[in-house]
Amino acid sequence: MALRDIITLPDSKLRLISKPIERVDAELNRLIEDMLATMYEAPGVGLAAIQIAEPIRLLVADASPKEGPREPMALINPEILWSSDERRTYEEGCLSIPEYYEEVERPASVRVRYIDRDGKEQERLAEGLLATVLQHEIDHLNGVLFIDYLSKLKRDRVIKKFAKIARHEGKGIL
Ligand code: K1U
Ligand code: ZN
Repeated sequence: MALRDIITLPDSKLRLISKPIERVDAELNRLIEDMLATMYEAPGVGLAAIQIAEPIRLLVADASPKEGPREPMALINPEILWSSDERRTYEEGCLSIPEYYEEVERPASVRVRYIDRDGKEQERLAEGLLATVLQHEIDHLNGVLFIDYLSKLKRDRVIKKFAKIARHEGKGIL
């Protein structure tokens, strides 16, 4: 198990559309272990593979209460089958946009189909924080960031801020 570097704005890889996974094998399971360790270390409640520069349709999440036991999940090729009309606003963050939080409104519940780490097809109804996190992570697989739901003014402001930081750190821009 290894901790992996999380890429941040303005890394253009964050805008890639991740490719479906064709085989669930030991190598993929090692990557899942690395992603879970990286997510817990960050700390975060979700992580998409593209955030560690792997453009494949894989995400991990754990939206369990802080006091309770961990509930790690790994979703391979996840798809949203159904979204509720009811919506919920949650203050979102993103490990690829560090220390920036804004309220985003999304469907309150979603039904998701995915392949688990044993290669079995699963369906799960997610509500509350888990529903928000799964939608945020599935967006990452499609190159969508939570700042895309904000006004152009707010989005441009945050992109500019991270581009400036990258210039100072000698990185490229989006
Ligand atoms: O995808 C990511 O960048 C991870 C992100 C997931 C997320 C958080 C909140 C709403 C939607 C999606 C994070 O985990 S940011 C860090 C965070 O929210 C957190 C960190 C420690 C404890 C609890 C939450
Ligand atoms: Zn994110």
